[in-house]
Amino acid sequence: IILKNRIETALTDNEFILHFQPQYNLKTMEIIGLEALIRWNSDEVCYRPDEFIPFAEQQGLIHLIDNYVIKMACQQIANWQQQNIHVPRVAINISSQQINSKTILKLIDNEIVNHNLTGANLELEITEYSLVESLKKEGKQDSWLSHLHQKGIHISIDDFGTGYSSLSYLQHMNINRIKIDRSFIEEMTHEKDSQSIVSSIIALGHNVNATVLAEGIETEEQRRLLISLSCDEGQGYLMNKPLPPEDIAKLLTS
Ligand code: G
Ligand code: G
Ligand code: G
Ligand code: MN
Ligand code: NA
Repeated sequence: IILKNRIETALTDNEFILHFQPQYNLKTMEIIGLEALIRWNSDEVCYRPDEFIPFAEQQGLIHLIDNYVIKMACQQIANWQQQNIHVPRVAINISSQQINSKTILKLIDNEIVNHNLTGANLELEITEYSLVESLKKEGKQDSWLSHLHQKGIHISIDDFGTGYSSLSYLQHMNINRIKIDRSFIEEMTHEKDSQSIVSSIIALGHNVNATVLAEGIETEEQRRLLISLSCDEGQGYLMNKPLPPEDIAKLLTS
């Protein structure tokens, strides 16, 4: 209950900030995207997102956080663009409870207009689990998905490989990117099974015309193996950890 109040005051006092983790083309090492990741910037509180995000979901506060992150991300893109920085597509994590919310679609539309952006500036990261749950509810001709597509906003599936055993849903929708969960990348170089899973996910992604990104790349050995398995893209501490906006500006202009 105390944490619930603290999250509410943190939202009104602007204690949340965004860091951005660069995403790379694994062969050229060109930056192809940025993932926005929330941080609680306070001297007194030191909760990490993997603690307060699940809590906010339980307490019915996640829509407030998601709305806040969308606004901050769009504002930051506009701010970089005003500095004449060429900004790659920015990926925003959307919680499972929010993906078929009409309010969030309206908010995204408004923020795009207010900041002179286009759909090409944005990508939404949705976990495999929440995507499938939403399809069960709304059916395969999912209206929120087609709305985003029309706007040119990309969709990526986060934490891929951990959510579901049935993959048939992938045929029915336009997914732009699949992000292989970092647990597989971690185990891949010493476990043959994990390497097989990674290579199957890459083939599957390419079959449905999605690009495939590996999460949590920490070693050069992992990067080389992923290239040999035809993985397109990657993010992880080997290249860069999530960075504050000033550092991203330097990185994009260097
Ligand atoms: O950044 P970090 O690795 O600490 O994030 C931990 C978890 O919190 C990840 O699963 C990530 O998806 C989630 N997360 C981070 N930032 C956001 C955000 O802005 N919105 C939502 N809904 N989840 C986030
Ligand atoms: O669940 P999601 O993929 O959104 O989580 C992203 C989280 O992964 C972020 O909190 C980020 O800090 C973390 N992360 C990013 N790169 C790496 C990495 O190379 N290794 C590990 N262990 N975590 C990473
Ligand atoms: O610096 P930051 O607060 O974003 O780091 C978040 C977590 O990621 C911390 O637990 C930190 O130890 C870890 N971390 C940061 N950089 C690296 C890195 O280059 N490699 C690994 N393995 N962990 C890192
Ligand atoms: Mn993510
Ligand atoms: Na992930």
